[in-house]
Amino acid sequence: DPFEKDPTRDARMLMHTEKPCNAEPPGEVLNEFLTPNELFFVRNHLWVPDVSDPEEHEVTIVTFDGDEVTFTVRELRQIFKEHSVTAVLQCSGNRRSHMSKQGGDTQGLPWDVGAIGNAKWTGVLLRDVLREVGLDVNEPPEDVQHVQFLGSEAYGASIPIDKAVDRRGDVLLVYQMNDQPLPKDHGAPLRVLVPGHVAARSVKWVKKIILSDEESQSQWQQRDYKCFGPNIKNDPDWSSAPAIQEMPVQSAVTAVRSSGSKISKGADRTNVISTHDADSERTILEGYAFSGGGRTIVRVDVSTDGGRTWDQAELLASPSQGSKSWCWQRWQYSVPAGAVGEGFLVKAVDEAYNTQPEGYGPNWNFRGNLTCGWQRVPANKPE
Ligand code: MTE
Ligand code: MO
Repeated sequence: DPFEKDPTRDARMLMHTEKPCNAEPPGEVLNEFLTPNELFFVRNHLWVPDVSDPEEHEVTIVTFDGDEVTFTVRELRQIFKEHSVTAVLQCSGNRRSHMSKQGGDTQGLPWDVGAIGNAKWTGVLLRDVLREVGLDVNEPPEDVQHVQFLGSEAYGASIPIDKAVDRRGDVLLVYQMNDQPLPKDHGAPLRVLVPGHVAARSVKWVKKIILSDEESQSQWQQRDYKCFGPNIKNDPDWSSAPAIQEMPVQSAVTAVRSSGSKISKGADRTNVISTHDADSERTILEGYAFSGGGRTIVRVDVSTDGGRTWDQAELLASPSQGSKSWCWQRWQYSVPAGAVGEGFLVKAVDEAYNTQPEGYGPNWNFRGNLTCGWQRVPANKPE
């Protein structure tokens, strides 16, 4: 059983498949700015590789000339400056179940809103490591177009060289998550973090990094993580679409709760306010908004009447770290009294004024990737 060494998972996780492990937390967990390690979604294609001594784990860099330079995790920590960034990882399948329900069946795991998480990642800059092995990171040679990553279990993917060497790209080789040693499920002892890009490029258990004139030839680069037109039902010309890298704009509702009487009581202790006073009871919506490429979320629009009228949610403070907006934007909306009943709609806008598509049909793709239609939430019950 290759899954023998897989870690035990938190019982609160909603398990889509156990071997390999694919699990997401319940929505409420995502109400916090940082997602706790034990509740961060797990997306494994294969088993969790067994590593006996994390500090002695080796990663080998293969230069374009074919030279190999190997570092242990201990050496990476000794040689390079440590960096921390807060960043979202989002699976291309996040919210796929919404597309399947409202746009038609898709292939893949039926993720709800939880195939996303936000964490503080600590490690060394890939840019620094590539410079150390002799790459001109300010002007990489024409031949070097991609950086390929290979995981210890055989998963592989790549990113364009420009992202890898970007001074403000914050691509890391990570050994800590939320100030704790990187958990097994999330790539211990070493994973790649490619902020702003689809999580499929953030290769876990990384053991080889290859500078190349071509992309990774793995199925995860060449096939699975691509989108095709709504007319393509299967068997596409895989080479006709680019591999997903930066992500589009996204938002979701993670909680619909009643402010109850607590707020009204606290607001005026001298008055005895009935806990059943309907006027003082507010419905509060909470959620996340996120865009790829480090693009900042500038607005979150909420409708309580099926899209006839809109209002803006409050964008909550985000203690983020990093060169660009790699984190999600937590938001909150207090539904005006009397407006509840028709359910809620939410959509986000990023700094490039990209926004989400209204429906799921026009964006439907048979693999159910990059679902980002406006989320429709019946009052008191997320979809
Ligand atoms: N890296 C390896 N080695 N093996 C994998 O199966 N899955 C990828 C990526 N890196 C994967 C991997 C995908 S598709 C996603 S969405 C993220 O890891 C999930 O990261 P997480 O499990 O830490 O949330
Ligand atoms: Mo993924």
